Amino acid sequence: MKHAINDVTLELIQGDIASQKDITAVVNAANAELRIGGGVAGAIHRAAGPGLEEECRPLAPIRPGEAVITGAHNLPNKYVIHCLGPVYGIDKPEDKLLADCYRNALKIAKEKGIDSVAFPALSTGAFGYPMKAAAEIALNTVLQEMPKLQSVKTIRFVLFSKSDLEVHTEVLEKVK
Ligand code: AR6
Repeated sequence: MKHAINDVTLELIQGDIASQKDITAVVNAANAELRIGGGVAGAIHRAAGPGLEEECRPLAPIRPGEAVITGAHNLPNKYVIHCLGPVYGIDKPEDKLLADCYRNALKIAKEKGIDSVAFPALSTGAFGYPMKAAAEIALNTVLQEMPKLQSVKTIRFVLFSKSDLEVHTEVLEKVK
C-alpha cells in the first residue's frame, strides 16, 4: 500500500529489512548496547558484518526512544539508524517512547539530508509491544512528521509477516 502527502510517499510492504537495496537508511530495532541480537538486530548485523558493531561501540549505551546513526558497512544501504524501542510493560510511558523512536529517526534523516528511510515494526518482537497498538503509534507519528520533512521523500515500513502487513494496512486506512 502507498500513501502520499505532498511529495513524500509512505509505503507498506512485506519483506526483510536487511535487503532494501533502493533505500538510503534502514532502521535497526536495536538493543541498548547496539550489539548483534535476534530479529532485526540479528539480520542487520549479520548482513552488515562485524564493522557495524565496531562502529557502534563508542555510541552505546542508548536509552529507550533514542536513535543514533552509523554507516551501513556491507548492507546495500548508506546508513543504519539504530533505535531502542521500549520494552512493553517495563519502559514507560511506552507509547511516547515508541513515538520518540520514529520521530528521532526521522530527525536524524532530515539532518543528514537522507532521501529514503525504511523502518521495521520497532518493539513488536522480543520487546513484546502488541502489533496493532504499535502500528497505530508508528503510523500516526510518521504521518504527523511527513509534512515537516525536507530531504526525506520515501518512508517504507518493512513488515516481516503477511499478517503484520495486514494490520498496518488496516490501521493506515483508518488514520490517513
Ligand atoms: N526484517 C523485518 N522485520 C523483521 C525481521 C527482518 N529481518 N526480523 C524480525 N522482524 P525485534 P524489538 C520483525 O525482536 O521487539 C533484538 O534481539 C519482528 O517479527 O527485532 O524492538 C535486539 O537485540 C517484529 O515484528 O525487535 C533487542 O534486544 C519486529 O521486526 C530486541 O530484540 C521487531 O522485532 C529488540 O526487540
